[in-house]
Amino acid sequence: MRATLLALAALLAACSGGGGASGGGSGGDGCTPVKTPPDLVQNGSFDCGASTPDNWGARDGTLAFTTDAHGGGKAALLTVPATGQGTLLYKPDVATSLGSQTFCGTIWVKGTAPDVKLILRKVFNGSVEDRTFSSPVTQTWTRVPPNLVLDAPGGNATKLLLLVQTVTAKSGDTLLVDDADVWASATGDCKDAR
Ligand SMILES: [Ca+2]
Repeated sequence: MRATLLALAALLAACSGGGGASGGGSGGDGCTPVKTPPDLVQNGSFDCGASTPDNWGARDGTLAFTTDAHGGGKAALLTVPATGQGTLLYKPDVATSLGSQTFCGTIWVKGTAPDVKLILRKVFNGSVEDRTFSSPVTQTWTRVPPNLVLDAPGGNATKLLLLVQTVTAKSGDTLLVDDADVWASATGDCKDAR
């Protein structure tokens, strides 16, 4: 029991630096892997948080931790509501003042929901442009997609949001999500080493 408490204390200490809604620092906090260019998703590992993953929420459905992880000790477990559509929302803006950049995104998924849609949402003056990638979901961890590319040319977008949504699911279906990675491409074509 004491060992468990010590381990929990160590985990909380490791996560205290980067789990806040303000974004925290990138890397080195046990929640966000160190990458170049940096992973803009704080706690994309889903390893940090008290009862649910820090920085993430269920816009539709319910969100919990699972120890069935792709990486680290935990992943997100989204349970689909009666409407058949579950939505996992990354709460902070992924990026603001986007400028002229190309953004790239991937996640890892598994579960009983038949399909998943990864959404990079560009918001400018109240208008929204989504770049989406849909993929079947299986009981094996799968990277979705190889890369999702979203251009933000000419500085005409003010912020970038990230959502993960089930498609054609039924109530009680599950979607496990881990290792979310969104970055501004240095190569401009998302062929950066990750
Ligand atoms: Ca994880």
